[in-house]
Amino acid sequence: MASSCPSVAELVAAARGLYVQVFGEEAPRVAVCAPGRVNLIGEHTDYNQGFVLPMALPLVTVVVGSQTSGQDVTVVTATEDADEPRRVDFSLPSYGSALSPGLPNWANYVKGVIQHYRAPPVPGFRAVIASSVPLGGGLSSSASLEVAFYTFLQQLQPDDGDKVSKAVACQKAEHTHAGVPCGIMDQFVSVLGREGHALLIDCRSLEATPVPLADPGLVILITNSNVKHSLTGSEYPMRRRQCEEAASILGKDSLRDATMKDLEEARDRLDDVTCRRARHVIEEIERTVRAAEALKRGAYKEFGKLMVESHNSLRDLYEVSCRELDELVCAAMEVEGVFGSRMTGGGFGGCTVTLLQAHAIDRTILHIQPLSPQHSRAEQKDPCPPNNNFREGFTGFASKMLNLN
Ligand code: GAF
Repeated sequence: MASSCPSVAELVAAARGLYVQVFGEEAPRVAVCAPGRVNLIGEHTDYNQGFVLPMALPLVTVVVGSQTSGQDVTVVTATEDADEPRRVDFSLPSYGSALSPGLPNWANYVKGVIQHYRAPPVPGFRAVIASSVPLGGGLSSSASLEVAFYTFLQQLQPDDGDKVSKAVACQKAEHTHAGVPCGIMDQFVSVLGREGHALLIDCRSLEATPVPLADPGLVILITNSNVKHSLTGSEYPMRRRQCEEAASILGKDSLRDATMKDLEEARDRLDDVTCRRARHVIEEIERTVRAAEALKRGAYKEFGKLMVESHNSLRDLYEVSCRELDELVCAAMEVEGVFGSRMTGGGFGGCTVTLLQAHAIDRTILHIQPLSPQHSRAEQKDPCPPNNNFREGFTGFASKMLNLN
């Protein structure tokens, strides 16, 4: 795992220290964590009911805290982009306007999760958040916060829902409180990720097949372009609308049900942009299924080729890449021993993911590094530097309760 990123134990220790400092009381009674993710392939397919292939990361959001006797909630966070810890206070008399989205933005994730928690009403609590998932880096910092918070609430007041409904509740929080009409991928893998595996998720049936990913000869390199992305802008919702429009013109419930033949036959009823968006989704769903099969067979070259096709499609047809991501992918592909590389996550910045032979890792990093020196200097507070090498134990795990003793 990337040596420069704090371990879960270090994050918990930092969060505990802050808790005692801010609240002047004994150590918190509960600690939980939930991972960020990297998506290997299957981009912008989840809200089209297609397939995705993410894996949980050893980068996590930790929440520590304790229940209080009243209805007051105080949450403190000490993450990257602020010098001082930030704090939000509200009370939960009747689940009224206290939970409406507002400022500060980061607190909306907490409010959203309380709003959609499946065993209301939740009691008052004090909590501290700490995270090693870079904010706006396309590694799912928001889903890891939502899922960590949901897991925290489960320790205060257990719910009787299953894991999938937990992921769905967290996805709803993102919709209503962060304003992002996201699919289910990020929350799903944060709840159900499995160590040593990627998950092939069918976003229609919500069934997942673990795909082993523990070959010691293989490395997954995540490279942060340090171009901050924000999915709350108009681009992500617009892509989703374009897909829904395409599906409706094709007479399908979703693009999952459409084929390239359907698209060609409907060509004169679709404008050019909508047609390109639909083509990306239809082909990406198919690519993802083939890629998962290739990974199972250890056919890494084939997998890598599909990764590059995915990137090119996201760049040219879906138009969610950016110059920095394209350059990082091109540079990675110049190195011998690299199987494939692509942007990962929603796009418009964030990270690339590269699959390569373990022995090629140092020369790959050396080759990529000069591309983003100004970004890395400008972002020194980022817990993860531009190049993160998940060489050992590179997959994460599902959200879980941690032992505080
Ligand atoms: C973001 C969203 F949150 C996901 O649901 C998914 O659509 C992804 O972008 C693109 O594949 O991470």
